[in-house]
Amino acid sequence: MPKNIMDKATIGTLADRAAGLDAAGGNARLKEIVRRLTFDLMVAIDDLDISMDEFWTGVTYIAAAGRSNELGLIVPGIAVEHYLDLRLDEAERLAGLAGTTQRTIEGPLYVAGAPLSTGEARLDDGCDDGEVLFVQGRVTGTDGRPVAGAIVDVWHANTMGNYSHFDPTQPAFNLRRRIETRADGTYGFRTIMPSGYGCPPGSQSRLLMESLGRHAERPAHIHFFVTAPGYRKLTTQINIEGDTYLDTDFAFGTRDGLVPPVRRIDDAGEIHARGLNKPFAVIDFDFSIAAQAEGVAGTEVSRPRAAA
Ligand code: MBD
Ligand code: FE
Repeated sequence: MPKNIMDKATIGTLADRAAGLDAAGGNARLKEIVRRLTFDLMVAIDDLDISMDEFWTGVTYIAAAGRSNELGLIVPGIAVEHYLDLRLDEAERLAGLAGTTQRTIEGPLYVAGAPLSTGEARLDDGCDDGEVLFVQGRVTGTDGRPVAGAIVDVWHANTMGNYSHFDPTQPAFNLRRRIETRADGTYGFRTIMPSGYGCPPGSQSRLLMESLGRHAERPAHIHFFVTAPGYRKLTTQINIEGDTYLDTDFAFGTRDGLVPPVRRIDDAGEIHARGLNKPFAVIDFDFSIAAQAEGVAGTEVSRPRAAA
C-alpha cells in the first residue's frame, strides 16, 4: 500500500470516539492519554505503511511478553525507563534542585522487605565463591550534612548474574539488605562482586534485542534506594568499572558519575584485618539526597514490586 494516504481529520475523529471523548463518563485523564496514543498509533501505521501482518505480529509479541512477565525488562530495553529518568532530571533542574547523586532506573528485580540492620551488613550467604567486595560511604543532604537514620536498600545479582527470589536456587533475600545509616551518615556492607545480567535465553526480551541487532546484556551493577524522612527518595545504581558492557548497557542504566573506582587490596595486613584469606575489592560511594520539595514531581514511584 502507499504511505500517508489517510486524512488526519479522519484519524482524529476515530481516535476521539475510541477514547470516549463523545461520551460523558469515564476517567478524563485516561481519555486524554488513550486519545493521544491511539491517534499516534494510527498515524504511525499510515506513515510507515504497517501491514496487517506486521500489526498482528506486534500484538502477538506484546501478549507473549506479558504472559512471560517481561514487560518490565522490555521497557528499560527500549530506553523508555531511562527516558522517564531524563525527564525527571530536567523537571528537577527547572525547579532549581541540584547537587544530588545521579538517579538511574530501578529495573524489574527489586523485592520489598529485605532484612534491616544498622550501620553495616553482610549481603551474601557465603556459598558463592565470588570476589569479596566491601562497599562503604556516607549519605548526606545536598548541603553536605550527614543524614543519620537513612535507609540504604541495596540489591544485586550473584556471580551468575542472577537475582534471589527470581532465581529459586538462592536463599530468600540473598544479596538484598536494608542498612540504616549511623549517626555520622555512614553505611557499609560486605558482599561478593556481582556479574552482569543478561535477558534469559529464549526470552521475548532477548528476541527483541537480537532482532534489533543489539545485545541483551547489562554490565555488572548494584542497585540502591536511599530514603530518609524529609528527603526525596533516590533510586540509583553503581556500575562495576571495566565491565565489557559498561558503554552499551541494554537497559540504558549506566550513567556518568555512577562508575566509582574499584580498589583491589592484596596487602596481607589488610586482608587479615578484614578476617579474610584472599585479596578483596573496595568501593567507596557516597549518596547525596535532596530535601523534600514542593512544586516538583515526587520520586516515590508506585509500580508493582515483588515482596517476600
Ligand atoms: C536488571 O538487573 C536490571 O537492573 C534492569 C534494569 C533490567 C534487567 C535486569
Ligand atoms: Fe539489576
